Amino acid sequence: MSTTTPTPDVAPDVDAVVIGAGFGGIYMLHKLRNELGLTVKAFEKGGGVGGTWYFNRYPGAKSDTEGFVYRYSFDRDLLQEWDWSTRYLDQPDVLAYLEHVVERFDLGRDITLNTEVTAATFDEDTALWTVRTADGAQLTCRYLVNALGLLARSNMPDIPGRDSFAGRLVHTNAWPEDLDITGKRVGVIGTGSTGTQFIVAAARMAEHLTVFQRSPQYCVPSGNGPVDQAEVARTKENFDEIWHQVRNSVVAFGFEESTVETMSVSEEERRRVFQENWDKGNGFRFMFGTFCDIATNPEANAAAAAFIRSKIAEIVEDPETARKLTPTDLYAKRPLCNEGYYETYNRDDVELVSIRENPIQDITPAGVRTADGVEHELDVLVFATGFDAVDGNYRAMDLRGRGGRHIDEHWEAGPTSYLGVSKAGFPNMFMILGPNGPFTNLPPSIEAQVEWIAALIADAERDGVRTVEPTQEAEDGWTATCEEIANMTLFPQADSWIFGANIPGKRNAVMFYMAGIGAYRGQLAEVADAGYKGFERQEA
Ligand code: FAD
Ligand code: NA7
Repeated sequence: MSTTTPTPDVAPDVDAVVIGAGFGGIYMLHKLRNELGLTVKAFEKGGGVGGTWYFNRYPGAKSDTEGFVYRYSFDRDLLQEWDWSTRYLDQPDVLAYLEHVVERFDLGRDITLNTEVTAATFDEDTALWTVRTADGAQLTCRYLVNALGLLARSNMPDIPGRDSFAGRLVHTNAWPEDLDITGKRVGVIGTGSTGTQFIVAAARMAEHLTVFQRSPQYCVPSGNGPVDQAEVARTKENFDEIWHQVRNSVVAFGFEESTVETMSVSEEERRRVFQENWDKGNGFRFMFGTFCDIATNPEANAAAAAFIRSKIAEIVEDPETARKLTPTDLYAKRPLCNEGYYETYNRDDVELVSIRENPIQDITPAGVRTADGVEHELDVLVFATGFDAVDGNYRAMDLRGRGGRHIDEHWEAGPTSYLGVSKAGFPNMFMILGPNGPFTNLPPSIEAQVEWIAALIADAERDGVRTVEPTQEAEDGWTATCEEIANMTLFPQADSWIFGANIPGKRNAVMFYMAGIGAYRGQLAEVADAGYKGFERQEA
């Protein structure tokens, strides 16, 4: 029931609550507590900090952004002091780094682990958020920051017989510490970024590996390997320029994006450029560093795809396996890279089952039965089936803004935001990597968002503002901008998590701002410089 006379504002338990303790939540807590001097509590569902890097402990888990830019840049000393020895960071390295950051900035005392936030509701009378946790506790705050992760809610397909499997059945995003696949018969469903990483590592450990592949993938080498300390020292000397370039680039991966159109050069030159970048490695470099239009021009896309297909034919010895591994669709999912992905299928102990041609009928106590009647016997079955990306963790909470309206009611046609960080009808609430944020190497985008949110809150605090929230009009404008940009690319034409196509029944929607981090930071700056254009403030 609504009241006509608002009750007087009451003091909150804390100034701000941060949900999630991955890259986003950790930095947000530091900003709000250590720099703005607010009282802050952070809640984390997991038993440790690190988010993605706490949960994804599967063999082969690593970044596919090169390590020198898969980190924070906000603290010069941290940047100088934290070393690396391989081109990409293995999961334990990223986790150790994030644990170090938490310790370095004394953040642990305000992070409550093993605590899922089940509800967050805004009270219009007091202008406070009430945050409830799974243990039945609750507390109030003025600002709520969701750092829930965009690839953090596991997609566990409901395959018939799933719960009957007598061996270990695990999702890569919940890899148990005690699970060792050495010498076991292992099956894996899924060949995305995670699946391909797992397959390469698992093939070396398992007695036998069966890969259940729905879609063949375009995968380029990662170019991983040791990095010597002289290179680390050189990179550290150049960090100012490197981060300047990253912040003003498109994908923020630490290389210059190409400005050359694919079809503007001869076929011979095209092949030379593709080969050069194949040799250097990295999926984003292959898609954005070779030519400027692979993600936008069908002819350019076809040329890149044909090059990768020619590599599969060269690498994979068995023609039938090569055929199954060869994609024929657009090259327009998040680009993959790996260390010897296609080569792995030349091993005698690795078997590829195309479940597009020979679907999984059911999971049995002994393994996976396919439509041809074969029962693939397994000790361990791994679901590398990805995530209910971007909005999955938002919808999992009872999240309610003005008028008690649930986030699902707002997002019936798909998740939306203003600038990827705020939502109309949800006053004093912010999101890190919320819907329609940038599609990039993520730590630099997380930093841009955290710093922008902190500046907005500092401004609101200085002016004694009661509530600040975007207008519906501003949000609609941002949604239209993101749709327009996405439709200029080929990405919407490929089925992937980027548009929610991987989850049965999930409505396809644009979920990213695809104009790059430089343009995105420009938009954030423009809005702030114009006195937070698109936001409404209610004075205290
Ligand atoms: P997360 O790290 O996902 O943290 C979110 C946290 O919120 C989680 O710990 C979760 O438990 C917690 N949480 C969610 N809901 C609740 C709740 N209701 N209550 C309490 N806690 C909650 N990105 C790149 O840019 N480059 C890469 O190379 C790269 N590699 C990746 C590899 C893997 C295997 C995966 C899965 C992702 C990868 N990513 C990569 C994306 C990666 O998620 C981001 O780079 C980054 O780690 C996101 O940080 P975050 O803090 O936003 O989210
Ligand atoms: P992805 O990229 O969504 O890949 C998931 C894989 O699982 C992909 O090959 C899917 O096939 C497959 N999948 C999903 N559902 C099913 C069902 N029901 N049956 C069979 N196969 C299925 O997730 P990742 O974890 O690999 O990567 C996500 C991001 O995390 C990545 O970009 C990195 O940033 C880290 P499909 O291709 O849909 O046919």
